[in-house]
Amino acid sequence: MPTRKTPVDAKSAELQPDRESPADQFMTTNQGVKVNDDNNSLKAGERGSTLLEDFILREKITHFDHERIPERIVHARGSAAHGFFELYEPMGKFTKAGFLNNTNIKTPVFVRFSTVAGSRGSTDLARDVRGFAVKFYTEEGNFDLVGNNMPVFFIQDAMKFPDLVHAVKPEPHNEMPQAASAHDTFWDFISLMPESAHMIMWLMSDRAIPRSYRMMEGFGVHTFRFINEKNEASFVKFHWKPLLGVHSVAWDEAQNISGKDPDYHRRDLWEAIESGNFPQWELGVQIVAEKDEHSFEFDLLDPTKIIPEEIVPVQRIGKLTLNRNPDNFFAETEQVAFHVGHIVPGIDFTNDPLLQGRLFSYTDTQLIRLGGPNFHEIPINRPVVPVHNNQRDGAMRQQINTGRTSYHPNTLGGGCPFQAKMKEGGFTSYAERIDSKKIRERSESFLDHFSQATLFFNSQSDEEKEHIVKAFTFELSKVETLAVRERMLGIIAKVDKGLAAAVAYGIGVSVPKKVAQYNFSVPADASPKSYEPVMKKSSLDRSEALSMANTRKDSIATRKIAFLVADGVNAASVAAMKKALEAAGAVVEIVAPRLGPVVAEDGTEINPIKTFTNSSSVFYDALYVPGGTNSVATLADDADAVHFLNEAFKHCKAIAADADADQVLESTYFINKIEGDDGVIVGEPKKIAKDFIGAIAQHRFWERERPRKVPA
Ligand code: HDE
Repeated sequence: MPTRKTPVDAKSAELQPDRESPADQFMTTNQGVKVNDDNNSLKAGERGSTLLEDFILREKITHFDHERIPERIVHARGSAAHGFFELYEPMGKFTKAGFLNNTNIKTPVFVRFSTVAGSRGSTDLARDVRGFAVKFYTEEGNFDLVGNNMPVFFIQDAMKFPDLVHAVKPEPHNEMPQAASAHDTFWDFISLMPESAHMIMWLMSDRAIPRSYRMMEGFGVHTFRFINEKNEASFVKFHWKPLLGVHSVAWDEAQNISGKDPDYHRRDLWEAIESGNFPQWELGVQIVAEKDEHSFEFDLLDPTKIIPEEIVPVQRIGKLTLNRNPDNFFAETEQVAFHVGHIVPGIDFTNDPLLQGRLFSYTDTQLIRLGGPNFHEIPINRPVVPVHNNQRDGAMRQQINTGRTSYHPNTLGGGCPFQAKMKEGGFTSYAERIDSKKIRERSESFLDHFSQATLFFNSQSDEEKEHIVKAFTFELSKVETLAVRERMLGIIAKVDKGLAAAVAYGIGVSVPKKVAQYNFSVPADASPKSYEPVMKKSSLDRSEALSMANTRKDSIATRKIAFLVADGVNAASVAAMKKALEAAGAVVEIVAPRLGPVVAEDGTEINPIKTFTNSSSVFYDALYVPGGTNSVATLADDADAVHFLNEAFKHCKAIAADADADQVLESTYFINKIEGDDGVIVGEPKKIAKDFIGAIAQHRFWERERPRKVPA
């Protein structure tokens, strides 16, 4: 077990020799020659042609021509941050991994969040799965936990991954639509893949449109193995639980944000870290003894299944904190290379066929993306421990290996580098017993595709269910091929008949009585199995952890609140509410008709940082309208200000107004609909602050949507 204490900034210190700063320096070429003129190319005379001899111009343009590398085939759009992981209690009973045993170590991490389907420049708010990839720079080498914000996956076997990705990406003939699953090829594929039913329920839920990366869960998805010092194995599922709770935005809001600020999640993560509001997650594990492998009603190796938390509780074993933004997006966020196969002693794989396929894919993809086999030498990818082996050469080799030998065994190099025994920390794969035939088949234990999809649906609140109906309706209404819409309804009906009926109504198709062959067709001689889905019922009716309605709602820390003000605002009304909200950890932004100081009633000045036109209610968690006769009259008459309020109400947000600001509310469409609505609060700021804070902590008042109090 390692004894050295890695300083929390060990990775940052390790990166220091690679950092460049132009401060107080001359401009040079890449060869270090000082540049005298960076504005004019070398010409044959004042008005003459440019000379080929101009090595400064050629070097500059050549480098520019090669600035782009291929974007990731999936997860192209992402944002990342540095941080550290701290362990609560030693996990030696289950794993010998050093960073999971020593509570004195702060392990440096680099975490990249991403969407899956869109290109590098696409919107953050697409309806999509989010990647949640964590690189732990441990003292025994790098461990990458390359997870998602949903605990299951679309497919059970890596063989189908290229098909899934081809189906969801923009259609090949016209490269449309960007970063969206609402099109024919995606639903054509999904309607033929009943194994995706569970994942599709997550994708159609609000989990697919998070409020923030900081408010998402993360999951390792596959079942992994822990191995302890005695070489005993147990199964483990990894979870990340955000300390801010799990929250989403409304679909209409997501679409709005996509147009107004496609960088919304990137900006949110960046700004939170810059302002010292460091995002945090707890690492959770579900541990299953090896002997219990077959004691579940699903197969532990099937990546379309969760282990419900009621059956195996999630034990929180440590905390992740993100506290530093990258210095350079390309060098770090773009060039970081994650690999599900980067593991350390104490952690091992299982035979999950999706995981097995991933073990091949991640190195292969870096070879094309980062241009060769030395991507591990890129600063962000280097471990904090030394690397010694006999691998040599290749494009862009950085390390200068000394000595004559690059082979093992050798005598000329004194036999170095040595192999490490297991007790010296050498990695040894878990000796799983295998005795079987080589076959190309799917296990029958993988054929129940619907029981957990139904469990997920049944576990949702009424409002969450309604959102799922709307999401399916939206997506399938964009599908032009009638047969695909119908076939999909057949799948949904297997999850929940009511859900299928509601979607069918919305898309003007009826649920087919019988859907003949759902599954990918198998030639008669390909396999003895039919792969027809098996209908099972989950022994659990509901699982609390699956609904975001049950997330923590006791804090407004880091929530953004807009104060709508104009000249003549009551400065005391602003100050009292601001003080109360900021004391509770929220971030207040003043929004006014124009930039430039707002002159308050008492003559003091307040500086707005946003206007009604350069900002929008969709960027805020709640709104407050302070008093002040002139300010109130201006806002009541300002269509943009009133729109701010109407839209916030529509997106079910908390709204507060000073008792004197009633007139502004009178101008909204919702003034007659707020009776009994706990999310709209009017009164003296000091008296209502507590209720307003309570309302913001609720996140949303989704019940407004039910009696259709909000326009479609
Ligand atoms: Fe990935 N996946 N994946 N994936 N994945 C990639 O690797 C792949 C899967 C995930 O921020 C690629 O470096 C296959 C599941 C994340 O850089 C590629 C299969 C889960 C990221 C690849 C899967 C993930 C990737 C593209 C099925 C959740 C972004 C660029 C067998 C547990 C990492 C790259 C980052 C990225 C292949 C399925 C998560 C092509 C073949 C399941 C978070 O190698």
